[in-house]
Amino acid sequence: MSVTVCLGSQFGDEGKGKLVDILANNVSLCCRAQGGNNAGHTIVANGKTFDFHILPSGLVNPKCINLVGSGCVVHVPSFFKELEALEVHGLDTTDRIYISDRAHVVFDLHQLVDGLEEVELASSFIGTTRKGIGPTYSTKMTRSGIRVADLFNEEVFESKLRRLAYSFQKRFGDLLQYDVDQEISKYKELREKLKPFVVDQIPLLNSAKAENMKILVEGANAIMLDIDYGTYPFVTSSNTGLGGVLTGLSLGWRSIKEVIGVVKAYTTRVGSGPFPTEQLNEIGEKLQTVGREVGVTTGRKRRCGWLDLVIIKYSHDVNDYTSLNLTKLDVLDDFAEIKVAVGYSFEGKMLESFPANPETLTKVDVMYKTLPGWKKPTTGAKSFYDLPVNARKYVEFIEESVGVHVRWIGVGPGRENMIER
Ligand code: 2SA
Ligand code: GDP
Ligand code: MG
Repeated sequence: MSVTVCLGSQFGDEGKGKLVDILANNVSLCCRAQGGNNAGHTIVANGKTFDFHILPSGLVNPKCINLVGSGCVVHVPSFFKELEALEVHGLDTTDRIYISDRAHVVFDLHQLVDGLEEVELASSFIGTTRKGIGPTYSTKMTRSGIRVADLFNEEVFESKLRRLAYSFQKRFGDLLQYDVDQEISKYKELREKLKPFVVDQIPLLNSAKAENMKILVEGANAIMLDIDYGTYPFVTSSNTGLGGVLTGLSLGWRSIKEVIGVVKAYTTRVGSGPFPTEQLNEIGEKLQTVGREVGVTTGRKRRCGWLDLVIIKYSHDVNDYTSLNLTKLDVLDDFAEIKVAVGYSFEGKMLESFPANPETLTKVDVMYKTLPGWKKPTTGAKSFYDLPVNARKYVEFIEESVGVHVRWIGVGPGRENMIER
């Protein structure tokens, strides 16, 4: 069995979905290891645009089986809504999508609590997607969560959900407008509908091992949103790096052959939190407009800024990439000069490593290197040598600075707009 992992190296929305869709052509199984429907992965293929949230992007490829792994959190009604939307697009997903019975269930309760926790934080709010991700992972860790397997024991399910609702009700009082009976009765129907999709992930992956299958893992969110290595507390609530792949899927570390870091040619961030290279000016606005930087899940405008190599190197320190996919190079086509962050200093001293403290990160002075732009379209380029010379130099500068080969270069949203070197 050989496993290829695609991970976000910045704050998410690097274009992981597009790479996964391209690589899925050559694999039997595509898996999500963590996160929920907070993720938004857009794929442009066969003249259609598909938006994925909890479902793995491998579904666009008709031969690929897909798994929502144990480390994920699933809001069951949203899972079905997303499946139905794919079917409207003409995608046949029959017998190609499974959910681990160990995955945790996101209830409407968690989503309401997500909103209330944000209000409680007042001006320090995280800017979550309000999909209930944080509260679901919290209840998982406090051992009061409900797993997919629990849904099939009506008695256990009911008593667990009532207990959970009671504890949140105690915390939020009348602010929490939640009807537990209604949610319990919704599951009378959902349970039957869900049954054919539920699997024990362990034998499924064991048979993949026995058949020597090629497997793809689609990371959701990105390392700077990782609960341990991201800009805590402005992060999501799962391990979005390689660690989350190992715990969220029972693949076996020996089978991981490639770990691809997906790097956007500039930086974007959705939600609150430090962003050293953010451009709150016409440069940021241009990146936002040209790059169409709008959240796929919430429709929020993404914050934009220059590429930050301090972040990419740190991301490589954590995930140990075997190669990189540089995406959205075409968005920089019309810039006369392009800046890249190469170091941070704090109180007059260069920082040797990426700071853990968000307050420090907000105050760092960023050192930039300015590279010349190329002022030519790149979208039609089919090979590295079709790119303008300054675009090639930009790619090579990133490669040399990070010390990892840039194997793919995205020059447009379509499947065909990807150069492989
Ligand atoms: P949450 O909802 O608890 O995971 O939010 C916590 C932080 O994580 C950020 N986050 C994201 N950042 C980028 N992209 C995401 N997916 C969507 C997209 C986002 C959208 O693809 O555009 O539509 O707004 C995503 N999901 C979570 C979030 O902004 C918080 O900062
Ligand atoms: P993900 O969360 O990492 O999968 O990324 P998203 O799908 O949220 O955001 C990336 C956006 O950029 C999507 O709208 C993609 O269609 C688009 N995209 C991906 N690669 C490229 C590229 O190389 N060029 C351009 N212009 N758009 C791209
Ligand atoms: Mg996204």
